[in-house]
Amino acid sequence: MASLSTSAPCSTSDSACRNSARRQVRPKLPLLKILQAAGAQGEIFTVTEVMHHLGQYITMKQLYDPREQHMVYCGGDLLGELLGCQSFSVKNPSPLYAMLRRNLVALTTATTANFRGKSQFQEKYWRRQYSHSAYLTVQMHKF
Ligand code: HRQ
Repeated sequence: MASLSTSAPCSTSDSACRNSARRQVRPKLPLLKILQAAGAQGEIFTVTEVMHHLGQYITMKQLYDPREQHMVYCGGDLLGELLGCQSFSVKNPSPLYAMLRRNLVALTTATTANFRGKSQFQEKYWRRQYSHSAYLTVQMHKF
């Protein structure tokens, strides 16, 4: 089995894999570029890390309003293109939330064999199985 050293923090039977704080995601390329511009390393993160790096990006590029710091002006920036808006407020992060749903692909280290027989597991969420490894990829439904 091919092993991805950067993407196996929880064991196959660990129910914490389904805990959103530890669940790992792979950002799609445009988002990955933003995260890496903010200093992110690698291609696989937890949702918490993604949010942290987005915050770093906003700080680094000074996209926030210095007087009303909850406001972010991202028009003309790659972030604005991804979000599809010129500005947003952290008080209403729905553009961020929608963008993350579009741009994060969830990973889990579970094998099909491990979940066979575990009826509570919702197989309908599985989208793609990587035949070369035991890694399965699903679309995020919630964070
Ligand atoms: C840094 C500094 C600021 C000084 C802002 C984003 C909020 C990710 C970062 C987020 C929120 C909700 C969801 C997903 C992501 C569902 C960052 C900010 C800032 N002012 C606003 C900031 O001022 N951070 O929007 N995030």
